[in-house]
Amino acid sequence: MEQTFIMIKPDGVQRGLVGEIISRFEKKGFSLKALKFVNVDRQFAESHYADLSAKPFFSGLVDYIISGPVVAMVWEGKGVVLTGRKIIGATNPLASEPGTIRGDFAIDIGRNVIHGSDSVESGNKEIALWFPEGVVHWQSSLHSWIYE
Ligand code: D4T
Repeated sequence: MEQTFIMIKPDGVQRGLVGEIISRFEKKGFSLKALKFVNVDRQFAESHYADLSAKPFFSGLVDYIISGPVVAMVWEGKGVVLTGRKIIGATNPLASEPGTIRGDFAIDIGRNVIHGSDSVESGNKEIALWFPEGVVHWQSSLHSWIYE
């Protein structure tokens, strides 16, 4: 089953949105496979955002991600990468639809509350980076009530 890496950024933590965000993924029917609450250092944040290292906003982005603790998670389910991105909303919160996390809770692109993998391939890479210890193997007893 497909997996995605989701991170609640420091602003999402500071603003008390952790429960609300987890709840949206849970209620959809996706399964939580790993979760940790961590402070990341600059080097780690730079490797997470390595693909963006040439962008002008890169150093501000890294400063933001290391400015406080983040909640790192792995969620699993059919189509979770694409659907996760829809639950999160467009990168720029001003363009995010109401009803999405960024559409409901954010205004500025540099304070957009949450990260979600943009493809299955980058999801697998990010999961390996953030959870080298592996994820939890379990199946929800609701599985047959969510999948036909
Ligand atoms: P993340 O990776 O945080 O889920 O964001 P997206 O996948 O939606 O968007 P992205 O990789 O293009 O951008 C990563 C991160 O950089 C911030 N950002 C982006 C920024 O501060 N200024 C900008 O102009 C852009 C494009 C926001 C998200």
